[in-house]
Amino acid sequence: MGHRLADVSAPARLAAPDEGIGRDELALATRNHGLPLETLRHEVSPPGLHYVLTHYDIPYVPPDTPWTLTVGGRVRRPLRLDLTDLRAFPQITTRVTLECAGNGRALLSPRPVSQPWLVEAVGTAEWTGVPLRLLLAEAAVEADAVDVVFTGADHGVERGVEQDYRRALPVDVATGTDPEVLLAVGMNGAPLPPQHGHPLRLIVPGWYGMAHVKWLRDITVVDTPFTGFQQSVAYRLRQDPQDAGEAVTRIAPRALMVPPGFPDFMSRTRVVRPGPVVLEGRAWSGRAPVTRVEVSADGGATWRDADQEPDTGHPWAWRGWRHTWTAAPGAHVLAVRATDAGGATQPMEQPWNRGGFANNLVQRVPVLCPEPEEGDGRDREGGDGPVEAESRDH
Ligand SMILES: Nc1nc2c(c(=O)[nH]1)N[C@H]1C(S)=C(S)[C@@H](COP(=O)(O)O)O[C@H]1N2
Ligand SMILES: [Mo]
Repeated sequence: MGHRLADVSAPARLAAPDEGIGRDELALATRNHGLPLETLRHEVSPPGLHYVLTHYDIPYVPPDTPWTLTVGGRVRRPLRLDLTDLRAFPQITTRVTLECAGNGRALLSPRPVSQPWLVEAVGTAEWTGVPLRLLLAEAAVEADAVDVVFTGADHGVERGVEQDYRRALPVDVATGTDPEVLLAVGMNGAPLPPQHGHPLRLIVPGWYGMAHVKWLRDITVVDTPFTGFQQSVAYRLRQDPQDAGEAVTRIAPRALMVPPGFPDFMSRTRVVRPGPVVLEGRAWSGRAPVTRVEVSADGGATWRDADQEPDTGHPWAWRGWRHTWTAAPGAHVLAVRATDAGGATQPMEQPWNRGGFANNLVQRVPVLCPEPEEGDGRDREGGDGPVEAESRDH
């Protein structure tokens, strides 16, 4: 190992055609966890099940540590607030589905080497906090403002660039009401947990995860477009490394299925009994309401409409869907796809870019429906014979 940052922090790269998941990707995957897909049954993800993505370290902020948020730059009244000052502003609670822009990355070919998400980088929470626009009104944003830059307390090095985690929103988004951007202090009725940004984070309903800056300590209004690493190097849709690329912003439509039946421990292939099987899951889009969810039981050759749950008045959160499928013995590939009111839908072929961002390829769920005499209950209710030691070895 050399003695420069670049020696420990290599440029972004694609995996070779048959390259397996590396130790570096495994290390990321053990820190950053996804939502176990069976917990899609919960309308609001219970604590600890919501996905987590943290680029560097989770800052240690013991209870009652003073926390200061500064608001400066192109404002007439710079602010310096602690959490008590922040609580003096009106608070609202919004149910928001968050999804990492890299969701689906590990399924791409070639695979961008980074956090190797399959499809589970999603979660829904009730976030409580102060509308950002109220704070910015108090600070009085100057007329020449272009971007609002948010800085987290976490620090690291990425692709050779040492940095605080920092992202910007256009000033019209930061001061707008659709979506209502939040400075959140609460998650599901409790203070933010450490991994989700304790004690203060940004919530930008409808936008991919990278915009929701955790451990927020500073807001700076600037009069030129922000060009920090997480804005102009990372989170761009590009085919070639030298492309300027397009910014990643709002969440593309996606539907996921609660994997039906029961899983094989290692392959996670699902096993279902013959007969009616209720397929259910949730669908969302950060751009427009989901208007159609379709299910396929033949890998996407034919589709049936699923029933969507009634609208419960949470425009930024996923909505449930269900469909009854009659399983016949054999191997099947289930699939589900969402379409939103803007006409955006999910592709059957991978939408590839170098970062693997905003990938909303349809989910495919291989299912085995065994012939009736096989796998129909052995060891299910106490079992009918000794389980071999080997099958318990985990
Ligand atoms: N300060 C800071 N904020 C951050 C990140 C980070 O690494 N540091 N990761 C971002 C990314 S890429 C995602 S997907 C979301 C994940 O939010 P969660 O861990 O609360 O689900 O946080 C975003 N906010
Ligand atoms: Mo992310």
